[in-house]
Amino acid sequence: MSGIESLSEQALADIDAAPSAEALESLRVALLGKSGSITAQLKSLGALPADQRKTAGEAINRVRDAVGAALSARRAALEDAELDARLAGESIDVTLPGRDPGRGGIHPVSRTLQRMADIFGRLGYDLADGPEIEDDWHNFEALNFPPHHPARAMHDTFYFPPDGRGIARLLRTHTSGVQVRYMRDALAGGNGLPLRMIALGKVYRSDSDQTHSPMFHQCEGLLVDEHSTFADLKGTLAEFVRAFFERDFEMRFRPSYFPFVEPGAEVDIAWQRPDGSTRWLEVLGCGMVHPNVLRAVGIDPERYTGFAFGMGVERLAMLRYGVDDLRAFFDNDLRFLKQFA
Ligand code: 2NL
Repeated sequence: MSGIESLSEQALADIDAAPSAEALESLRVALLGKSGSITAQLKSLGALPADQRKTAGEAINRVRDAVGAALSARRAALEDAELDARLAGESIDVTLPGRDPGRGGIHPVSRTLQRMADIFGRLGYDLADGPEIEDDWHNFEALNFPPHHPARAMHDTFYFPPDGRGIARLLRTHTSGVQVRYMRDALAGGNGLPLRMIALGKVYRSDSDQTHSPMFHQCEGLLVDEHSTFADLKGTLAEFVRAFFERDFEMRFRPSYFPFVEPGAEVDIAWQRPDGSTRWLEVLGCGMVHPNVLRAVGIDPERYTGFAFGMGVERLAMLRYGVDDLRAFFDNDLRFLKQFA
């Protein structure tokens, strides 16, 4: 019996010092569990002489109740502390400054496409587009490429496996199929003639090095009217070059061959080097629409003439922004792109 008071003191001190719910539970088992020390005291009552049993029993019961109350109080205190810690960890300081998500920019190729659409839009050209997966007729046949003409090989075309109906599908090598459709639609209940339009978009050729990418962008333009001439073409392209580079250049038209035009030409501009010297730089191809192309879409080449031109968007973007490697446009290196933000 003498031990009950010191047992009680020790138990209450241990409970107050219990660092966690688990430690507290171990204490409860050690004190009040089936083989706990207080339980053992109660069991030992039977061995006492009858006259001592009542006082001793009351004393042990008091200790058991006090220990039980202390366990509950400590459990509640530990739970409060745990909740406080969790709330503190979850709290959000709404006064902290936000993270800067960074500012994006329009990709230089997209900017150039927008710029071209804008310049030709102001000249009254309609913007059109069409499928990137084309058939042989729209990409070649209607454009005066004879079936086994070497100009087809020049295009390094990506072909799809032939479908069940024997229709050859390919990734368009130029946007000209868009013009072909536009001319047919203009006649078949569309806006009719005259017409002027541009097509902007991705084109594909099986070619890849420092100056060629298997996918690049093209801008092609077309005008069809009763009396359009090569002089109109020259004036239009001179105005485009001036608006695009915001500078005046000396230009030269060099005879060149494209199956879909006759005559055809390549256009060079007199480019000023930083050291003051000049060199001729090719910027686009053009020509008068070949009569066979007009015939293929149902336009009478005796009554109508047209001019057309085509240019590589990346190539013009390189010149305008002073980029010397085409691949910079496709690497998506942020250090490069950030300069256009
Ligand atoms: C170039 C040259 C060119 C055309 C594209 C064209 C389209 C039709 C009829 C006639 Cl539907 N011509 N387009 C004409 C001449 C040149 O592109 O160097 N492109 C990157």
